[in-house]
Amino acid sequence: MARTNTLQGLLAAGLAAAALAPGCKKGGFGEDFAFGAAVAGFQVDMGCPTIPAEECEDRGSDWYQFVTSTVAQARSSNFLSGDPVGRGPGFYELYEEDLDRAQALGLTHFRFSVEWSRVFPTTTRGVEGHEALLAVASPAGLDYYRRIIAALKARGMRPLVTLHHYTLPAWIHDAVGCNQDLTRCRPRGWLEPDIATELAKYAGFMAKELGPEVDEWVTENEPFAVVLPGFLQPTETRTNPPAASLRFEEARTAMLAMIDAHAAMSDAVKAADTVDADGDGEAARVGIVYNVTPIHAKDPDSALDRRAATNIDHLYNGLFLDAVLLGVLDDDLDGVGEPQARLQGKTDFLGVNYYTRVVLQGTIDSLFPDFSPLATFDPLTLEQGAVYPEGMYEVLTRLQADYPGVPLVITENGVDVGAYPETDRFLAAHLQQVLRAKDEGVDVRGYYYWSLMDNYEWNHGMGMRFGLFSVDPDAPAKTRAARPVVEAYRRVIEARDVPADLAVE
Ligand code: IFM
Repeated sequence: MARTNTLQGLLAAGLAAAALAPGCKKGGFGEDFAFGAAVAGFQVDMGCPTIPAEECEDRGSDWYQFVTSTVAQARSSNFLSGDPVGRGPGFYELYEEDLDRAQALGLTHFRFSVEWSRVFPTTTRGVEGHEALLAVASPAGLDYYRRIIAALKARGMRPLVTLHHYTLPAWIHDAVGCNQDLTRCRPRGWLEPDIATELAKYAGFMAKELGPEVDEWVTENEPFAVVLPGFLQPTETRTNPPAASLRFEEARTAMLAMIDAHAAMSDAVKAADTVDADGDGEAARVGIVYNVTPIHAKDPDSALDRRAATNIDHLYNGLFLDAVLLGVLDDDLDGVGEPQARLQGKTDFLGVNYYTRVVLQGTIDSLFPDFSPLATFDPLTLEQGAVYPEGMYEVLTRLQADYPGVPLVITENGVDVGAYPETDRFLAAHLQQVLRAKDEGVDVRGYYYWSLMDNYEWNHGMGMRFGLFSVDPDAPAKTRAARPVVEAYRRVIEARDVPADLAVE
């Protein structure tokens, strides 16, 4: 978080924690709070029961090429499950019935992503102006997104549209080639000099096309989850093409490109979406989604561990958030940022994806001094992945303290049922922490569960299951079934509170 505000933020969080014990709550979510579920195109579209695979699947994305490539699968450091994409939930065909379920549950909002490659399967380089872009856009791709939005409208749900959720078109990223040889491959995705320009072109195009029905936009989902497993450390937990290790210069280039792309996309959306769809006086609100992760010292009494937590918090969270929320850029990763006019005023809200915390031990020297003097941690001691609901409160209160005036929306929170089957408990425990923060004045406006249904979890394929609704990946009809969390969520939405019998002590 912003280094100048960090102490202030921790103090505020500490005082708040003292004022109200974990799990306690007063008041409720209120009438305007958005309750939603989130999905992403690559993860849900594929696996249609009857629509032919070549229409259902978006084969022009880098992720599609990465997970289906036998060459990429064969390289163990890519950590690919090899799960066929046809085992996906087939939302491309089944979206009407999935949205019926979302409506019956009482959801007021739905977050989905447009796949850049589904709209523009061929290059937009050299194509300028809306009419020219329309001429090269896929009519079927555009029609799909219009149909989703119409289906949401018919069910009284509002869309939150993500424009970039990890995937890139193959015409701007040769995922397999770059996985094999990052130096020589072409095109190089986030390392292409014009990627922010092309993304802004696509964002403006979508904003003009869908703007009459959409007011809330997200430019990028979890940019650090592109940089870390893409250029620094792919792991079994998550890999991301090009899945390169310790490529510091490229990681820095990609991170700066993602910061610039957010600003460029925000400007493009604001310029193109001039229609106020929901009648609240604003045509377009543009946010970014970040996986904000509390970083804790393994031994809070160790000065080394505490310093590591502060340093890694900056690299993991603060550096990117300072850039997109304050316009302060630390481009040499030394912990000191400079204000940049070109980055300021681009973000109307922050989407917070909250899953877990990181616990780590410190080292005296930076492990990777060429990358950053702040990498003073021992990666072998790193712990992450635990279910830790208190982190939701910690994240929300710190964000409010460090970035006052930025409205927060929880754009993802959920758990793999294989690792933690009590999803109703998970939901209640996390929502209690949201209420705790909200009751202390944190401006948090909505909560989206990840995910509406089981979906293709990137390198894990269908091997991890995050759905409110389960999907049978091997049943020809891709049969869905409600998990216990569905009834819990329905009752929360109805009560606009966590009912006492659901609350977790
Ligand atoms: O499935 C992902 C999603 O695409 C981004 N946030 C985390 C989820 C669970 O890993």
